[in-house]
Amino acid sequence: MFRQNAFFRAFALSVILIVSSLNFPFLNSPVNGQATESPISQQEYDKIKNCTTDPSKKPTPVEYLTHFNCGHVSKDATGETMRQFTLIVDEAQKIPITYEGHIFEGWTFNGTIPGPTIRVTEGDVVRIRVINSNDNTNAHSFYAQPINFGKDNAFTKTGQPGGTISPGRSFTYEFVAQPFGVYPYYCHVEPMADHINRGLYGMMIIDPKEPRPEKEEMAMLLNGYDLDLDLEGPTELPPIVPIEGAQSNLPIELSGNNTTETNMSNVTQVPIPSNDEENGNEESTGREQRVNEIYTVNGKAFDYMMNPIVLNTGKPYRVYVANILEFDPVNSVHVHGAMFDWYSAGTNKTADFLTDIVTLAKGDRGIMEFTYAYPGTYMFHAHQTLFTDLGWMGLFDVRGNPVEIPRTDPT
Ligand SMILES: [Cu+2]
Repeated sequence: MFRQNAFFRAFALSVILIVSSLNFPFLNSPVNGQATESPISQQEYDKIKNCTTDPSKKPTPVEYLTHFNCGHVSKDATGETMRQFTLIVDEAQKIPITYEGHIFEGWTFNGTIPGPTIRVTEGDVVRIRVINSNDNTNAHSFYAQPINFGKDNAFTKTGQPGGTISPGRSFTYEFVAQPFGVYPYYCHVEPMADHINRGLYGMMIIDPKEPRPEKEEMAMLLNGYDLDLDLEGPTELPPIVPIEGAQSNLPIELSGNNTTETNMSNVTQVPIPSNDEENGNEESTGREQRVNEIYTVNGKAFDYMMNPIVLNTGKPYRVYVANILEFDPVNSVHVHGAMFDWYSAGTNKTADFLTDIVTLAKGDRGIMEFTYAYPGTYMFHAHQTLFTDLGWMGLFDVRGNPVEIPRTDPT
C-alpha cells in the first residue's frame, strides 16, 4: 500500500536533496524499487536505522522503544559485514514491572526485560556471544527463528551446532542474517515456559539490503509476567487411567485398509477434564494453572500511559511488533485514531492489509505503518480487556495541524 500527502512529498523531496548533496549513491535509486547498482553504505544505513551509539546502555522500557543495538561492526575475512553482540545471562535480577512497586525476580539478557533489540542487515555475518554468568544455577541458550544450526543448512555460516550453555560458560552463535524480517529471540532450554516467562527474550530485526522507505521507527515487544514462580516446572500430561481389560500400546496403522472396527473398551483412555478442572478447582486435580498477573508492552505496565509517545500529524511511523507472551493463547494490538498497514513477519515489502487490530500467537510478529491525520490523544492497547486492565495499554500524544491523508490503491 502506498500513501501520499503533501507532508510526505515535502519530506521525501528534502531527503532526496540532502542525500544528493552528500553524494550518497543509494539516493539516486528509487526507495521502493528492486536491487540497486550501488547499495547504501553500511554506515549511512546504520544512521538511518537509528542504531545506538552506546550498545552497553541498559535502556528503560520507555527508551527501549527506540533503542536499536546494531552491534560491533567489522569486516570478516571475505569482506562481508560482520556484527558482533555479547549477551550476558543473569538470574536473580530484580526488575520493576509496574508503577505500584511490583518487582519481578527475573532472568535477563544484558540486565533488561525484554533483552536488547538486535538489528542487523540481510547478508550480514552475525556473531552473538552468550555468556551464562558464574552465579547462575541454570543452563541457558539463544534461539531465533531464522537461525538453523543444522550442519548442512544454508543459513549457518560455520555449520557449528547451537549450544546449551552451563553456568560459567559461554557459546558464540554465528549465522548469516536472512531472510529479512522481524524475529523474537529467546532461551530455548526446558522448561521453556519458565525460561521465557522469567524474561529471557528480545527482538531481532533483519533489515532488507535495500532500505525500506524512511520513517520514524519504534519497537514494541508484547509480554506478560506470571508472578507465581513457585509453580515453575515442566508441563505434565494428564495421568492415564487404565480401564479394566484394556490393551495398551495399540499399534496405529498409517496405511492399508483397516477394516477392523474399533472396540472402545480396548482403548486406554485419557480422562476428559471435569468442569471442576476447567474452572481451575485445584484441589481435585492437584495441578494449578499458570496465568499472567501483569501484561505489558516493552516491559513495564502502563509505562506509555505514564509517558505518552509523542507523534506528529502527517509524519509516517513504523513499529516493529513481536509477541512473546506465555500462558495465554493469543495477544493483540489495537490502535485508535488511525488505521495501519500490516506486514506479517516483516518478510515482504508489500503490506498484507489495512487494519486497526492484529491478533498474534506466541512468536508472531510483524510491522505496523501509520500516519495520523488529526492531533489528539489516542490509546493503543491489547484488544483483550483483561490484558489492558493489567497493564497492556499506552497513549499516542499526536501533535500538529490536521492534514489530509488520501489513500490510493497500490500500483
Ligand atoms: Cu534459559
